[in-house]
Amino acid sequence: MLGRVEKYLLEKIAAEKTIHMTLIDPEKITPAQASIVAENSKDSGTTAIMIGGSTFSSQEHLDAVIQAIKKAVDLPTILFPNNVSGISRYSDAIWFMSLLNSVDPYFLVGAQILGAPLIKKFNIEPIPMGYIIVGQGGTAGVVGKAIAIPYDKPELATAHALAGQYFGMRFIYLEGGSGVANPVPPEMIRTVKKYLDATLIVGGGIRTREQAAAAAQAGADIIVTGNLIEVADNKQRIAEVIEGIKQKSK
Ligand code: 1GP
Repeated sequence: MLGRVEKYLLEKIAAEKTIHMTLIDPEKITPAQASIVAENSKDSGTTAIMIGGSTFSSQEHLDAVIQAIKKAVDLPTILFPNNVSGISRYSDAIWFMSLLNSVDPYFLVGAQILGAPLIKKFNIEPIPMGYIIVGQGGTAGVVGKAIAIPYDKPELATAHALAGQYFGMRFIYLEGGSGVANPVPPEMIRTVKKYLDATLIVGGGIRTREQAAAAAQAGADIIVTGNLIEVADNKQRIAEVIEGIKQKSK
C-alpha cells in the first residue's frame, strides 16, 4: 500500500501534471529562516518541502529545522539524505534513495542498510527513489563518488533510470547538481521520460521560469529548486518558476 505522502504527490501530479518542490539545505539556514522559507514557498505554490544537503549538518540542527518547518506550514516534509545523519524523526517521509551511478557500494546500499532500522523505529514513510547524477553533478557527484552521465548521453541516463524502475523504485531523480550553471537539458528529460514508467524528478540549476517550463514540457513530473531560496526575492522567484511549470505543463 502506498503511504500518505506518496499518495498526495501522485494525486497532485495527476491534477497539475508537473509539481514543484522546495529543497531546504539545513546546513545553510537557521530554524527561524527555514520557517519563513517554507511559508514563502507555500504561498508561491510549492507542493512539498524536501530537506537535505550534500555535506554535513548536525542531527540536532536538522531536527530543529524540520520542527520549525512543520510548525510553520502544513506541507509534507520529505528527507533528502546524503547519509545516515540525514534522518530525522520529525519528517513525514524520506526519499529511500540509491545513487545508481555511484562507484561506492556505500551510496548504493550501505548507508541505506544502516538507516533502514531508524526509519522503521521513527515510523517515517520511505519512498523508493533511484538517484542519478548527470552533467557536472556538483557537490553531490563528488560526495557520492558518482560517474556523472554527460548531458549528451541521454540513452545512458535512460538505462540507469530503467534499471531503477526494474528494481522497484517508483521515483527516478535526474540530478544536475545544486547550483550548476546548466540544468538538465530538455532532450535528456524527454528521452528518459519516453521509456520510463516511474515518476520523474528533475533538479539542479533551475532558476528561471523558462528553464522550469522547458523541463516540465520535456516530461518532468516534479521539479526541485533549492538555491533559489537563498536570493533576496525568493518568494517572487519561486512563484515565477511555478508559473513557468503551469504555463508550459505537458
Ligand atoms: C539539488 O536538485 C537540487 O539537489 C536543486 O538544485 O539548488 O540548483 O536548485 P538547485
